[in-house]
Amino acid sequence: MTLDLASLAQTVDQAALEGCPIPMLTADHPSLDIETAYTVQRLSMDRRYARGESLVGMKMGLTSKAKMEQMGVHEPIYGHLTGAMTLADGAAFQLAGSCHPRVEPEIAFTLGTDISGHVDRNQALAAIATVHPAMEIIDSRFTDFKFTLIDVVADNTSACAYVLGPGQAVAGLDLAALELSLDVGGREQLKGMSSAIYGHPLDSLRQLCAMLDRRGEGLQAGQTVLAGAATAAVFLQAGDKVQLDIPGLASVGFSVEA
Ligand code: OOG
Ligand code: MG
Repeated sequence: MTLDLASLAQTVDQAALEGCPIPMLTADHPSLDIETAYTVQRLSMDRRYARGESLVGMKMGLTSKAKMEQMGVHEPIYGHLTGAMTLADGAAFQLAGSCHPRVEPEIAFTLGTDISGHVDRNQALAAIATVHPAMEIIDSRFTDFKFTLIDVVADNTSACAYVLGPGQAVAGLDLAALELSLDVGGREQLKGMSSAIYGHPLDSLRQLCAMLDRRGEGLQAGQTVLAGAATAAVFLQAGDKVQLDIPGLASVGFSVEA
């Protein structure tokens, strides 16, 4: 079967719009490779931009062992974040319209300067304006939340929504020594260290820059970067109050409505 990348992008985009799970793309298109999957991801973003969404940042995914093991995919990936995916701190997330959303605890950066290419930790640090506690709501568009590396990349790495807590300047913070405590509806409590995120959240940012550089792209001042989850992700239920506490940084929360 010849690959029609625009129609694959339409397929994942439509599933996201309808909140309706679909079979993995690789089931019908076993020849799809990783670079082509990133092209499908960009084509699906073009569809969002055409509807008026705008790019506000990027996310890294599968940067922690806990996540790799939970999903059975063992390579870091990146996706795109739009303004339509932002949820205000303390706001309600509506389950209606999503497939089977899960939440995961993260560290986020907002960038004060552009950054691209192969950068060291000091250069990565210098580009960061503020650090935030963050939660990502991921919602794989694939049946049973099961996917291969290639499928999840084509599906914009399951990006659905994200919430940022109050930011602070990075000076004086040990970014690798933060403890993330997530409570989901009093049902599940998960703890993880920020060092679980690619060994160091700054290295996740560096890896994102290196991966984007392969396409001649970079990050811009003002953008948000989600560094990746420190723990496994937890399915959301209507009525949940979800809170992430990071001592030394801040807290962030949201509630879940049907
Ligand atoms: C893929 C996205 C993973 C993270 O932080 O590890 C991710 C998924 O698990 O659906 O965003
Ligand atoms: Mg994530």
